[in-house]
Amino acid sequence: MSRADPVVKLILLGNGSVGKTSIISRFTDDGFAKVYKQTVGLDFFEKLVTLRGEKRAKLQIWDIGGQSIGSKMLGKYVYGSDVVFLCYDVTDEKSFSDVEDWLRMVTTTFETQRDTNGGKKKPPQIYLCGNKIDLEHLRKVREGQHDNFIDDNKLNGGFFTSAQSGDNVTTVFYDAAAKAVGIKLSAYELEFTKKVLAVTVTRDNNNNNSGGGSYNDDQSKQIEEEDMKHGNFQDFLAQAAAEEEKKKKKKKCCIL
Ligand SMILES: Nc1nc2c(ncn2[C@@H]2O[C@H](COP(=O)(O)OP(=O)(O)OP(=O)(O)O)[C@@H](O)[C@H]2O)c(=O)[nH]1
Ligand SMILES: [Mg+2]
Repeated sequence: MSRADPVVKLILLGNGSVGKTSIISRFTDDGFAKVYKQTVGLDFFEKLVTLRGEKRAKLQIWDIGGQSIGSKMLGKYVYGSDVVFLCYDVTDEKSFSDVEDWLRMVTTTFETQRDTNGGKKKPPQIYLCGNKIDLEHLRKVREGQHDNFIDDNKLNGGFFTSAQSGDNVTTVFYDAAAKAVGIKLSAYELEFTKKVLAVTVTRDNNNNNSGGGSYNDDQSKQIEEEDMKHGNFQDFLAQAAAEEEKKKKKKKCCIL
Protein backbone atom coordinates (compact mmCIF):
# COMPACT_ATOMS: atom_id res chain seq x y z
CA MET A 1 0.00 0.00 0.00
CA SER A 2 1.26 3.41 -0.89
CA ARG A 3 1.86 5.84 1.94
CA ALA A 4 0.08 8.44 -0.13
CA ASP A 5 -3.33 6.78 0.14
CA PRO A 6 -5.49 9.23 2.11
CA VAL A 7 -7.32 8.02 5.18
CA VAL A 8 -11.07 8.62 5.36
CA LYS A 9 -12.60 8.22 8.80
CA LEU A 10 -16.29 7.36 8.48
CA ILE A 11 -18.61 7.01 11.48
CA LEU A 12 -22.07 5.45 11.64
CA LEU A 13 -24.39 6.92 14.27
CA GLY A 14 -28.03 6.29 15.15
CA ASN A 15 -30.32 4.53 17.61
CA GLY A 16 -29.85 0.91 18.63
CA SER A 17 -31.16 -1.66 16.15
CA VAL A 18 -31.43 0.65 13.11
CA GLY A 19 -28.91 -1.58 11.30
CA LYS A 20 -25.52 0.17 11.55
CA THR A 21 -23.54 -3.03 12.19
CA SER A 22 -25.54 -4.82 9.48
CA ILE A 23 -24.77 -2.12 6.90
CA ILE A 24 -21.07 -2.43 7.70
CA SER A 25 -21.12 -6.26 7.51
CA ARG A 26 -22.84 -6.06 4.15
CA PHE A 27 -20.12 -3.73 2.90
CA THR A 28 -17.13 -5.46 4.45
CA ASP A 29 -17.91 -9.14 3.90
CA ASP A 30 -21.27 -9.20 2.13
CA GLY A 31 -22.85 -10.84 5.15
CA PHE A 32 -26.09 -10.33 7.02
CA ALA A 33 -27.18 -11.67 10.44
CA LYS A 34 -30.88 -11.82 11.22
CA VAL A 35 -30.23 -12.12 14.93
CA TYR A 36 -29.67 -8.79 16.63
CA LYS A 37 -26.43 -8.54 18.58
CA GLN A 38 -26.14 -5.14 20.21
CA THR A 39 -22.87 -3.27 19.71
CA VAL A 40 -21.45 -2.41 23.10
CA GLY A 41 -19.27 0.69 22.92
CA LEU A 42 -17.81 0.74 19.47
CA ASP A 43 -16.17 -1.34 16.80
CA PHE A 44 -13.64 -0.52 14.11
CA PHE A 45 -13.02 -1.73 10.54
CA GLU A 46 -10.65 -0.83 7.72
CA LYS A 47 -10.72 -1.32 3.98
CA LEU A 48 -8.61 -0.02 1.17
CA VAL A 49 -10.91 1.14 -1.63
CA THR A 50 -9.93 1.84 -5.21
CA LEU A 51 -11.79 4.95 -6.30
CA ARG A 52 -10.52 5.82 -9.77
CA GLY A 53 -7.54 4.44 -11.65
CA GLU A 54 -4.65 4.50 -9.19
CA LYS A 55 -6.54 6.70 -6.73
CA ARG A 56 -7.36 4.87 -3.53
CA ALA A 57 -8.40 5.67 0.01
CA LYS A 58 -8.00 3.84 3.27
CA LEU A 59 -11.53 3.76 4.61
CA GLN A 60 -11.75 3.54 8.40
CA ILE A 61 -15.26 2.66 9.51
CA TRP A 62 -16.34 3.25 13.11
CA ASP A 63 -19.46 1.45 14.31
CA ILE A 64 -20.85 3.25 17.35
CA GLY A 65 -23.36 1.34 19.52
CA GLY A 66 -26.73 3.13 19.67
CA GLN A 67 -26.70 3.09 23.46
CA SER A 68 -23.57 5.26 23.53
CA ILE A 69 -25.30 8.58 22.92
CA GLY A 70 -24.88 9.67 26.53
CA SER A 71 -21.26 8.52 26.79
CA LYS A 72 -18.70 11.20 27.65
CA MET A 73 -16.14 9.40 25.47
CA LEU A 74 -18.24 9.61 22.33
CA GLY A 75 -17.03 13.07 21.29
CA LYS A 76 -13.46 11.78 21.34
CA TYR A 77 -14.27 9.30 18.56
CA VAL A 78 -16.59 11.56 16.60
CA TYR A 79 -14.12 14.47 16.57
CA GLY A 80 -11.81 14.13 13.60
CA SER A 81 -14.24 12.11 11.47
CA ASP A 82 -14.40 13.03 7.78
CA VAL A 83 -17.80 11.49 7.08
CA VAL A 84 -20.81 10.76 9.28
CA PHE A 85 -23.73 8.53 8.31
CA LEU A 86 -26.73 9.44 10.49
CA CYS A 87 -28.72 6.22 10.37
CA TYR A 88 -32.36 5.48 11.12
CA ASP A 89 -34.79 2.64 10.42
CA VAL A 90 -37.53 3.63 7.93
CA THR A 91 -40.02 1.46 9.87
CA ASP A 92 -39.30 3.18 13.19
CA GLU A 93 -40.40 6.82 13.57
CA LYS A 94 -38.57 7.31 16.86
CA SER A 95 -35.27 6.35 15.28
CA PHE A 96 -35.91 9.10 12.70
CA SER A 97 -36.88 11.81 15.20
CA ASP A 98 -33.84 10.90 17.34
CA VAL A 99 -31.53 11.58 14.40
CA GLU A 100 -31.78 15.21 15.46
CA ASP A 101 -30.08 14.37 18.79
CA TRP A 102 -27.30 12.51 16.99
CA LEU A 103 -26.77 15.43 14.65
CA ARG A 104 -26.66 17.88 17.55
CA MET A 105 -24.07 15.71 19.27
CA VAL A 106 -21.86 15.85 16.14
CA THR A 107 -22.20 19.61 15.61
CA THR A 108 -21.61 20.39 19.30
CA THR A 109 -18.54 18.17 19.32
CA PHE A 110 -17.00 19.96 16.36
CA GLU A 111 -17.87 23.38 17.76
CA THR A 112 -16.49 22.77 21.23
CA GLN A 113 -13.56 20.36 20.89
CA ARG A 114 -10.04 21.53 20.11
CA ASP A 115 -6.88 19.79 18.87
CA THR A 116 -3.95 19.51 21.26
CA ASN A 117 -2.46 22.61 19.62
CA GLY A 118 -5.71 24.54 20.14
CA GLY A 119 -6.79 24.29 16.48
CA LYS A 120 -10.18 23.16 15.24
CA LYS A 121 -10.89 20.28 12.83
CA LYS A 122 -12.92 20.75 9.67
CA PRO A 123 -16.53 19.56 10.21
CA PRO A 124 -17.37 16.22 8.57
CA GLN A 125 -19.58 15.60 5.55
CA ILE A 126 -22.88 14.41 6.98
CA TYR A 127 -25.37 12.12 5.20
CA LEU A 128 -28.77 10.83 6.27
CA CYS A 129 -29.19 7.07 5.86
CA GLY A 130 -32.66 5.49 5.94
CA ASN A 131 -32.13 1.74 6.34
CA LYS A 132 -34.42 -1.35 6.01
CA ILE A 133 -36.10 -0.24 2.78
CA ASP A 134 -36.80 -3.91 2.04
CA LEU A 135 -39.59 -3.57 4.66
CA GLU A 136 -41.66 -1.24 2.45
CA HIS A 137 -44.99 -2.56 3.82
CA LEU A 138 -43.95 -1.49 7.34
CA ARG A 139 -42.54 1.85 6.31
CA LYS A 140 -43.34 4.80 8.60
CA VAL A 141 -40.92 7.48 7.47
CA ARG A 142 -41.70 8.88 4.03
CA GLU A 143 -39.19 10.08 1.46
CA GLY A 144 -40.44 13.67 1.84
CA GLN A 145 -39.62 13.71 5.57
CA HIS A 146 -36.18 12.31 4.80
CA ASP A 147 -35.55 14.99 2.14
CA ASN A 148 -36.83 17.81 4.36
CA PHE A 149 -34.48 16.80 7.15
CA ILE A 150 -31.54 16.96 4.74
CA ASP A 151 -32.57 20.41 3.46
CA ASP A 152 -33.51 21.88 6.86
CA ASN A 153 -30.20 20.84 8.38
CA LYS A 154 -28.09 21.55 5.30
CA LEU A 155 -26.63 18.04 5.26
CA ASN A 156 -24.38 16.92 2.41
CA GLY A 157 -26.96 14.42 1.18
CA GLY A 158 -28.83 11.26 1.98
CA PHE A 159 -29.76 7.80 0.74
CA PHE A 160 -31.79 4.68 1.47
CA THR A 161 -30.25 1.29 2.06
CA SER A 162 -31.15 -2.26 2.90
CA ALA A 163 -28.48 -4.19 4.71
CA GLN A 164 -30.63 -7.25 4.22
CA SER A 165 -30.84 -7.15 0.41
CA GLY A 166 -27.59 -5.19 0.01
CA ASP A 167 -29.44 -2.45 -1.86
CA ASN A 168 -27.28 0.65 -2.27
CA VAL A 169 -24.82 -0.32 0.48
CA THR A 170 -21.53 -0.57 -1.42
CA THR A 171 -22.30 2.49 -3.52
CA VAL A 172 -22.84 4.84 -0.59
CA PHE A 173 -19.51 3.94 1.02
CA TYR A 174 -17.60 4.46 -2.24
CA ASP A 175 -19.47 7.68 -3.05
CA ALA A 176 -18.86 9.18 0.38
CA ALA A 177 -15.19 8.11 0.48
CA ALA A 178 -14.60 9.60 -2.96
CA LYS A 179 -16.26 12.91 -2.10
CA ALA A 180 -14.24 13.10 1.11
CA VAL A 181 -11.03 13.03 -0.94
CA GLY A 182 -12.39 15.45 -3.55
CA ILE A 183 -13.44 13.00 -6.29
CA LYS A 184 -16.96 12.93 -7.70
CA LEU A 185 -17.64 9.45 -9.07
CA SER A 186 -19.84 9.29 -12.18
CA ALA A 187 -22.94 7.10 -12.41
CA TYR A 188 -20.88 4.55 -14.41
CA GLU A 189 -18.21 4.44 -11.77
CA LEU A 190 -20.75 4.02 -8.98
CA GLU A 191 -22.37 1.20 -10.96
CA PHE A 192 -18.96 -0.47 -11.05
CA THR A 193 -18.64 -0.34 -7.25
CA LYS A 194 -21.69 -2.61 -6.97
CA LYS A 195 -19.55 -5.35 -8.44
CA VAL A 196 -16.94 -4.91 -5.72
CA LEU A 197 -18.36 -7.17 -3.09
CA ALA A 198 -15.59 -9.64 -2.33
CA VAL A 199 -13.48 -7.69 0.12
CA THR A 200 -11.00 -8.39 2.84
CA VAL A 201 -11.23 -6.62 6.15
CA THR A 202 -8.92 -6.00 9.05
CA ARG A 203 -10.70 -6.14 12.32
CA ASP A 204 -9.24 -5.31 15.68
CA ASN A 205 -10.02 -8.54 17.48
CA ASN A 206 -7.71 -7.90 20.40
CA ASN A 207 -9.29 -4.62 21.21
CA ASN A 208 -12.85 -5.31 20.12
CA ASN A 209 -15.44 -2.79 21.34
CA SER A 210 -12.81 -0.51 22.81
CA GLY A 211 -12.05 1.68 19.86
CA GLY A 212 -8.51 0.82 18.80
CA GLY A 213 -7.59 -0.25 15.29
CA SER A 214 -4.83 -2.22 13.73
CA TYR A 215 -3.50 -2.30 10.21
CA ASN A 216 -0.88 -4.83 9.48
CA ASP A 217 1.19 -4.74 6.32
CA ASP A 218 0.49 -8.31 5.16
CA GLN A 219 -3.21 -7.81 5.51
CA SER A 220 -3.15 -4.45 3.76
CA LYS A 221 -1.27 -6.03 0.86
CA GLN A 222 -3.91 -8.74 0.66
CA ILE A 223 -6.68 -6.12 0.66
CA GLU A 224 -4.96 -4.24 -2.11
CA GLU A 225 -4.60 -7.40 -4.19
CA GLU A 226 -8.28 -8.24 -3.62
CA ASP A 227 -9.33 -4.79 -4.74
CA MET A 228 -7.14 -4.96 -7.81
CA LYS A 229 -8.79 -8.25 -8.83
CA HIS A 230 -12.02 -6.51 -9.64
CA GLY A 231 -11.25 -5.95 -13.27
CA ASN A 232 -9.84 -3.23 -15.40
CA PHE A 233 -11.77 -0.09 -14.70
CA GLN A 234 -10.98 1.62 -18.00
CA ASP A 235 -12.24 -1.47 -19.90
CA PHE A 236 -15.42 -1.35 -17.87
CA LEU A 237 -16.00 2.33 -18.69
CA ALA A 238 -15.28 1.78 -22.39
CA GLN A 239 -17.68 -1.15 -22.51
CA ALA A 240 -20.42 0.80 -20.68
CA ALA A 241 -19.99 3.77 -23.05
CA ALA A 242 -20.18 1.45 -26.11
CA GLU A 243 -23.40 -0.11 -24.81
CA GLU A 244 -24.89 3.32 -24.22
CA GLU A 245 -23.96 4.35 -27.79
CA LYS A 246 -25.58 1.17 -29.16
CA LYS A 247 -28.81 1.96 -27.29
CA LYS A 248 -28.86 5.51 -28.70
CA LYS A 249 -28.39 4.19 -32.27
CA LYS A 250 -31.23 1.69 -31.78
CA LYS A 251 -33.54 4.50 -30.63
CA LYS A 252 -32.67 6.59 -33.70
CA CYS A 253 -33.49 3.63 -35.96
CA CYS A 254 -36.93 3.35 -34.44
CA ILE A 255 -37.70 7.05 -34.96
CA LEU A 256 -36.72 6.84 -38.63
N1 LIG B 1 -35.29 -6.31 7.31
C1 LIG B 1 -34.13 -5.74 7.63
N2 LIG B 1 -33.57 -5.97 8.83
C2 LIG B 1 -32.39 -5.36 9.11
C3 LIG B 1 -31.74 -4.50 8.18
N3 LIG B 1 -30.60 -4.05 8.76
C4 LIG B 1 -30.55 -4.61 9.97
N4 LIG B 1 -31.61 -5.40 10.21
C5 LIG B 1 -31.91 -6.17 11.42
O1 LIG B 1 -32.09 -5.23 12.47
C6 LIG B 1 -31.52 -5.71 13.68
C7 LIG B 1 -30.52 -4.73 14.24
O2 LIG B 1 -29.41 -4.61 13.36
P1 LIG B 1 -27.97 -4.11 13.86
O3 LIG B 1 -27.15 -3.95 12.63
O4 LIG B 1 -27.44 -4.99 14.91
O5 LIG B 1 -28.34 -2.69 14.48
P2 LIG B 1 -27.36 -1.59 15.11
O6 LIG B 1 -27.78 -0.27 14.57
O7 LIG B 1 -25.95 -1.97 14.89
O8 LIG B 1 -27.73 -1.66 16.66
P3 LIG B 1 -26.79 -1.26 17.93
O9 LIG B 1 -25.55 -2.07 17.85
O10 LIG B 1 -27.60 -1.60 19.15
O11 LIG B 1 -26.52 0.20 17.85
C8 LIG B 1 -30.93 -7.08 13.35
O12 LIG B 1 -31.86 -8.08 13.72
C9 LIG B 1 -30.75 -7.06 11.85
O13 LIG B 1 -30.86 -8.35 11.28
C10 LIG B 1 -32.36 -4.30 6.89
O14 LIG B 1 -31.88 -3.57 6.02
N5 LIG B 1 -33.55 -4.93 6.69
MG1 LIG C 1 -24.45 -2.50 16.20
